[in-house]
Amino acid sequence: MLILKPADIPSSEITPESIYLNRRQFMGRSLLAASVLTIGKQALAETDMALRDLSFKPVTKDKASGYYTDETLTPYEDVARYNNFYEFGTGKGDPAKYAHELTTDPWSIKVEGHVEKPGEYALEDILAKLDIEERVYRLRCVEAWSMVIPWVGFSLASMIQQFQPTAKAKYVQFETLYRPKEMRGQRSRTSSIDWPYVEGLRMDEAMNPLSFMATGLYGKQLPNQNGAPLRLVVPWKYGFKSIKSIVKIRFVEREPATTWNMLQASEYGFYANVNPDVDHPRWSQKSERRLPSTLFSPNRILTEPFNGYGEQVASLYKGMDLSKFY
Ligand SMILES: Nc1nc2c(c(=O)[nH]1)N[C@H]1C(S)=C(S)[C@@H](COP(=O)(O)O)O[C@H]1N2
Ligand SMILES: [Mo]
Repeated sequence: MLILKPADIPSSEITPESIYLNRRQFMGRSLLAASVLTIGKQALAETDMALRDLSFKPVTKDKASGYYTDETLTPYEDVARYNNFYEFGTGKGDPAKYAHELTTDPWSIKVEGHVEKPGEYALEDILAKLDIEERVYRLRCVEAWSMVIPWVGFSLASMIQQFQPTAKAKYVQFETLYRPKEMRGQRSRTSSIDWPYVEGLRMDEAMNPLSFMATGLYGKQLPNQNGAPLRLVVPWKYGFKSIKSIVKIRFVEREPATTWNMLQASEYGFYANVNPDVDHPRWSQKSERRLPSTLFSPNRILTEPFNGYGEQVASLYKGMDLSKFY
C-alpha cells in the first residue's frame, strides 16, 4: 500500500497530535493514513482510515468550564488501541482487533420509561437537532490508567431534553447493543458479564453540562472500539460508567442496575466517582498511569478527586458520604 507523507514534516514528527493540529492545513486523510500505517496493525489501519471527518464547533480553550484541558493529548493510537470493550474480549487489544466486525449503520435508539416522547429514533434524526462540539476530557479507568481525549459530540442534557422526561424520571439507564453475531465477547462462554452491558446516572448527573455523548474523537467518527456510533462520556467518573454503542435509554424512578455493580458490588458502586481517598479493595486509587505509559517511563501522576472536575460537580454530592456511596 502507498504511504503518503507531506515532505515538509519529518516522519519522526508525524504524531497523531500533529496530524490533528495540522489537518486543516494538510491533506488530513493521507496524514492519518501515514500515521496509522506506522502502527503496524493492518486491520486497524484500514478500518480507521475509512472513518469520516466530522464537522463540529472546535473546543473553546477555557479551562473553567471543564470542557477543556491543556494537558498533553493521548496519541490517537493509544486511544484507539488500548481499550476496554468486553463485548469484543477482555484483552486491551481485543477491541481494536475485533470491533470492525460490528456494523453501526443503520443505528437507532429506543427511548423508554418516564418520558413524553418515547419511541425508537434513528440516530441521524437525533443528531440533526443537536449542536456538535468538541470537548477535551480526561478519562480515568478504575484500573488506574488515564488518557486525555479530544471528543466530538454533544451534551447529554441536550439529547435528554428532546425526549422530555417527566417528573417521575429520577435516573436514566443506558444499554449497549446485544448482537453476539458481531460481538464475539458476547459469544464467549467464559464471560461472567450478563449481557447487555448496562449503566446509569442519577438525573441531575445526567443533566450536568459535563455529561457528554460522543460520536467522534480526534475530529473523526468514533472508531468502533471506542464505542461507535454513540457512547457516553462522564469525565468525573471511572471509565466503566462511560457506556459504549448505546441502543437504549430508559428513564426510571429507582436507581437502575449497572453491569459492574451486578458483577461485584463490593468493588464497583453505582456512583463510581473518581476518588483517590477510596481505594478499590484490590488496589490503591491514589495515582494513575497517564497513557502512553511504559515500564521505563510509567508517567505516573496523582489522581484528583472527581478526576479534577470537582469545581463543576462536587455540589451534586453535598451531604453524601462518598466512602459509602462509592
Ligand atoms: N459496552 C461497554 N461499554 C464500556 C465498556 C465495556 O466493556 N462495554 N468498558 C468501559 C471501561 S471499563 C472503560 S475504561 C471505557 C474505555 O473507553 P475507551 O476504550 O474508549 O478508552 O469504556 C467503558 N465502556
Ligand atoms: Mo475502565
